[in-house]
Amino acid sequence: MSTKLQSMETETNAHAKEMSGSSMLIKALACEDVDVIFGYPGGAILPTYDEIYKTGIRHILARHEQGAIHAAEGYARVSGKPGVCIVTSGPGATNVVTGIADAMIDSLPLVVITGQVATTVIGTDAFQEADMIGITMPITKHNYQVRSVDELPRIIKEAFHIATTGRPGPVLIDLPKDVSLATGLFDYDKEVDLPGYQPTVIPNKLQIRKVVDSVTTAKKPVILAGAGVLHAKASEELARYVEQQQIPVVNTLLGLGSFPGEDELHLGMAGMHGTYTANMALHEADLLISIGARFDDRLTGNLAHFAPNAKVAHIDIDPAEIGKNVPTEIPVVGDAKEALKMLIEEQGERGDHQEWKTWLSGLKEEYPLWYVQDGETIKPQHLIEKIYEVTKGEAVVTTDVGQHQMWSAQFYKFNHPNQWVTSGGLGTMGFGFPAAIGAQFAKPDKPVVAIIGDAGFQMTAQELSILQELNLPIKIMIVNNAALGMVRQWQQLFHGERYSNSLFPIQPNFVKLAEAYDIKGMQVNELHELESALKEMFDYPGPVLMDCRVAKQENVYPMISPGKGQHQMEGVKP
Ligand SMILES: Cc1ncc(C[n+]2csc(CCOP(=O)(O)OP(=O)(O)O)c2C)c(N)n1
Ligand SMILES: [Mg+2]
Repeated sequence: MSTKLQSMETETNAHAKEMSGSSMLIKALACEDVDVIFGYPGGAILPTYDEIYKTGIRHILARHEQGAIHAAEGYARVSGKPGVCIVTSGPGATNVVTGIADAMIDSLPLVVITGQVATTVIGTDAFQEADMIGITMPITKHNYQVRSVDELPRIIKEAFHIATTGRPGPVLIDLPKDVSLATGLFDYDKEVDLPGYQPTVIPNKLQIRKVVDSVTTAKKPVILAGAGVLHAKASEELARYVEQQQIPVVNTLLGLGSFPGEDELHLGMAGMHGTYTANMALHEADLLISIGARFDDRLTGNLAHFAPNAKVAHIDIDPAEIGKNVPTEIPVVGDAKEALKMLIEEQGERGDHQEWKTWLSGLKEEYPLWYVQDGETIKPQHLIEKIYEVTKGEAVVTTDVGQHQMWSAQFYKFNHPNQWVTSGGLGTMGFGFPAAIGAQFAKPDKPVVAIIGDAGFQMTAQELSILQELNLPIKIMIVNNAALGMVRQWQQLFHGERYSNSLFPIQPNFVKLAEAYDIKGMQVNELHELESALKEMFDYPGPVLMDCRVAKQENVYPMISPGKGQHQMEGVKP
């Protein structure tokens, strides 16, 4: 070892301090620049909560662990920083499983700390013992059980590194109570050393060259921009590249906002409830450049019909995604931002796409998203358009899962990155409202609106307590169709109109529910009341819950029915 290295080592050790595992944890969170933790205490994690008390690190007490983890997800999605969630062992830990799975499939960086029973009793069915390593193995990017306080600093550092680098994802740290009470040396200066984990960030130049050449010769190119563009913070590069090459852009559900929704070259979202133009662009393309998207089945429709004429270039930081669902001619492993920068620098010769672009603009004009607003019953699509108008397109929008989610994706135009927060891969009802709480912490000065179904809201409504406690100015819009709307739609279309357990014969009084938490509640029943009510809602400085009664029988269109290809969309016109 060189003398320089040796002296650094001595210096580092001189900084290392003796402390308990729980104080190491809180200290490490401070080193990682964590400014808010979402969680819920309990027996096995009490030593850590004692440190939270002593240090005053900001902790938001959810009213159910599921609320805490979805808030951490919303925070991560909007801030681009890892979300941190701390819960106790057993039921506290199992209550965050859905959120972990949600973050895994949507690539959200989370560090989840679960208390665990003492190492001396692990495996004895001790009080509040659950095998979180076993349970979360397939739904975490990585998980750790800390067996000795000496390894705790290294583990926390690795956890943050793994959660935030490469393809982001959730990392779980299972922390036995005796480890959090034991003392050891806190040395947080060591570099992360993971020889087996070295994500490729810079793409191969030859592969980039192949993309450039393909663009030059393509007559019908299209870019499919997914959430990977947002995770890589590459929206500006995408805009510059599109400007340079004039290639039309289609978004995935989770990629919305990565490219301005109102740009001329934006064709909308593709997939089951995407625009006809976006789906036809993919179907007719001769070159498909996918950036940070994973060809989810809700996007592709029947794979046998997917992009039948396209040469596929797939840019992804996760090599496992490339060729997984769609045969790929040009694999490009790397970070979306780096790939786009290289593509821009190559200054490839622009292909002759004029005819293609003209054809697509024609489609866009002929097949806009549509709905019919007649009479006094509010159409949910109209409601979303009005929210877009009132918020001037600047709100952070979170949604739950169901019809209202698809209408939000269709009718709120996302022009900025990280203003759209939705549960895509897992489709987790109960996600949208707590995610809005995390989003508000990430962007305290932005208007945040949670657009939620009447059913999904009831899954995590207890987090109204956080709004009451902290006066968070979140606007909750319940798109109330008195139904599990998306389930009802499928029963109508594919199950002979047998509405099995999908219609609500009774509902809670949502206004009174809000008022029980000292939150302003509003109800809107008819179209003529809507505009002024929305203005009142969004002008109000504090939290507001609006119960907006909408048409009960409305369906989400257009639609690719199960088994159909993207070119076989139904309901493309009124
Ligand atoms: C936790 C969970 N359970 C069940 C489902 C299946 N599911 C998808 S959409 C939906 C209905 C949602 O109803 P609501 O929240 O009122 O939204 P709407 O479709 O009416 O807009 C259901 C039950 C789900 N996605 N998540
Ligand atoms: Mg509903």
